[in-house]
Amino acid sequence: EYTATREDRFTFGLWTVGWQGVDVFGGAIRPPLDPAEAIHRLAELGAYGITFHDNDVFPFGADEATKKAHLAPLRKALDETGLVVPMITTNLFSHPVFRDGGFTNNDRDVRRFALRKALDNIDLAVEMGARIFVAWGGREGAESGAAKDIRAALDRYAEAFNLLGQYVVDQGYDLRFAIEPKPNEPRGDILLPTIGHALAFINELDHPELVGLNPEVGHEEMASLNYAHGLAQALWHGKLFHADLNGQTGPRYDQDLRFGAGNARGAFWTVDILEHGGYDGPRHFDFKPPRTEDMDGVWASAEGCMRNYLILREKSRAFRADPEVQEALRLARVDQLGVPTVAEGETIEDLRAEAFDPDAAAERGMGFERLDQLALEHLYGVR
Ligand code: GLT
Ligand code: MN
Ligand code: MN
Ligand code: MN
Repeated sequence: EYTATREDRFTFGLWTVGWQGVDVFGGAIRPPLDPAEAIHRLAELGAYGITFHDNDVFPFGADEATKKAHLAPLRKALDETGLVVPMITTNLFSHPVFRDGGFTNNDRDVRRFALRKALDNIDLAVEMGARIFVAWGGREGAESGAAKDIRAALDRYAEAFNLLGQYVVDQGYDLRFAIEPKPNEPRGDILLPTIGHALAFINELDHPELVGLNPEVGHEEMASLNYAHGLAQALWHGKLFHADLNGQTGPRYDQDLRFGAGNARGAFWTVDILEHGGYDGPRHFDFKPPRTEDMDGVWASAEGCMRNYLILREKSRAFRADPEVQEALRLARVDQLGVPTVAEGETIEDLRAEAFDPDAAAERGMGFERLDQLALEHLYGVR
């Protein structure tokens, strides 16, 4: 009953189930995964689509013929399964040429190469029917102080989005960019480290309407931030273009656990805001099946992402529909926050003239503990 269907619109990065387990302390422990096989397996599990980096499908530096040869079986698998590609992203971090980043590399020739790589990938994205182009700038950053002029780097970062955005406009493409913030790893400090930094940056661009966010659970939680609150603010700005769902346990290295693992309470509120906050994009999983797993474990992990989402969706709906919760929400005056503080037509004089007894108001408790206990009881499965 927690089995995914196409209507649930679950998508997976090819790099997630395809992760061979290479980490800082050891090499690959799983065989390479053929993208066509990944597509078939994910389709069987009930996924709706896949996403990928250019170099998840064809090698870095591939010529046109090689690209075509690698894309053909992928397209065939998509046709056979009906899976779609709602998002594509560019690998500007694996090859050694990107040791100091792509768009903000100190070396101008590398920056120009990164732009060409992204432009080619934009063409591919549109060809594949993608509407979202994710930009995770994992290598855009620094380990030390003087190495990077941050203000100049932001100039170059903005220049890149302006150029790519203008290209999309000039080509008449129906494609929008989604910046994925991350505080650190692999760089010591990454540029645009959080949702808030990225939102402010977007407002400085030539085409802010073309650029939004792809926030990831683990990346915000690495910075000790509340992911669900971040999603809510991105929605408030009209900037939640995409979301990377996974699991994380507090501020440590980027764990990329399957969705619902790690901070389970955070996952509950994440599903709650995604389901009730007006987000209508795909539910995209960006996780890494732990290195302990063989391929059976990889598929179990992928299936777990979707099951946990569906379980939490059911719990969130039950929470919202529970009459006791509705009463607790009223007692907590959650609805009152939706009322403007000063009514239309009221003046500052009206506001100043109002009598108020702060000591009496200070007596009122908020009732949040009772409300939150109801939420936890739904989450813990006793309601
Ligand atoms: C990489 C990163 C992810 C990003 C991917 C998109 S690549 O795996 O850790 O968080 O979403 O570039
Ligand atoms: Mn991600
Ligand atoms: Mn991550
Ligand atoms: Mn990651």
